[in-house]
Amino acid sequence: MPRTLQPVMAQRKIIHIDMDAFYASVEQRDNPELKGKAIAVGGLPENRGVVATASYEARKFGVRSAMPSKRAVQLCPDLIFIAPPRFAVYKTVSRQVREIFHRYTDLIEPLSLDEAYLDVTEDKQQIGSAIGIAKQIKAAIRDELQLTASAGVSINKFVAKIASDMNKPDGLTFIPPDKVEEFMESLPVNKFHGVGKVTAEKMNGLNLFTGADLKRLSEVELVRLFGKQGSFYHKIVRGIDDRPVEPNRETKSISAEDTFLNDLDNPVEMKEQLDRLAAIVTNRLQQYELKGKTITLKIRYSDFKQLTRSQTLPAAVSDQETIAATVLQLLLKTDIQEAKIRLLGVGVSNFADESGHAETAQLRLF
Ligand code: DCP
Ligand code: MG
Repeated sequence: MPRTLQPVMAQRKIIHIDMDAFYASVEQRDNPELKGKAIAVGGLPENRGVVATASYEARKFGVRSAMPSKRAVQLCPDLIFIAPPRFAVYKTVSRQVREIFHRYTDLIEPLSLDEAYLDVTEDKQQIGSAIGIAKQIKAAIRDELQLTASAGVSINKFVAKIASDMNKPDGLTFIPPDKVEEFMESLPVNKFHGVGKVTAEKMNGLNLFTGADLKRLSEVELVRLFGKQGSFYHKIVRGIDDRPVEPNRETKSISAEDTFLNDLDNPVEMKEQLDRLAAIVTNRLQQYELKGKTITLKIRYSDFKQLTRSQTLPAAVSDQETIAATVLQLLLKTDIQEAKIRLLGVGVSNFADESGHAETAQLRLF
């Protein structure tokens, strides 16, 4: 009997592109007085706002995305705040960036307003190499939009994404196919996309510091230690990530969650964290001009037991006050007396359009 050969999937060429200090760069571009200065875009300190992003000048002082604006001003007293963010402008720029991408490929998967995966295996314009395509895209963004982007080029999404972050700003990093496995072996676990601070600490506590350390464990061991993500780690440290670039992915909810280094057992701290998470979610909702009716609270306790509680409001909302108040109410209905909370999450779903009608939000991010 003839042997059936497995079709071999041709090696893909994936680019991950991420705009540099996106909102802040747009503000500096549009107002020359802000060039070279430490600026932050986001909510004002007096409104309990958070930083959406900061210019590279402000980052030197330690100012970061998602940081309470109050803290940002403490770190950088001369910080100039741009509030409120001009979401409509960022969206327009985002669309313009997407038009540039489309000259080179139609396989575009936006991750947010300023970030996308591109599968350029087909090479629509016959440029000849993925690096060449990335260079042309960066040049077009610079010449036509007066902005910079950083690109990562490799054979899969995971490596391309890490690569795009390696030489920011205005970077272009290529990880060739025969170097992917080596690259993953030397990668510190805290640089793995999807490994947060707490998982990284857990890994470090187990003497797992790099991809090579993870590679010594079997898939079964990795799953036992890290749940279903363990299977993904097992593959990715071998350079394998078959996830396709998926255009038109639907976003059905927007959420933010955090695992805490020390379990929370005090209601005041819990409220503070919920406020902060609500601010992050609000920011994202506004970025995409979405409002949702259903607010969800997620709690994971120190023993890893998890629960979610939701409330559906009469009207769709996107404001921080309502979201924070709703999750706080949901929290207070749980037993917080003896609770030791390891993770809190806040989500908004059940999106409605402007007229208030439910919508299967087909997010056009660009
Ligand atoms: N953003 C936000 N809240 C966050 C993170 C980001 O509102 N917690 C917004 C503002 C950013 C944009 O999304 O400008 C893109 O996010 P990035 O993480 O790509 O950050 P930047 O583009 O600002 O900086 P970098 O140069 O590090 O990519
Ligand atoms: Mg960016």
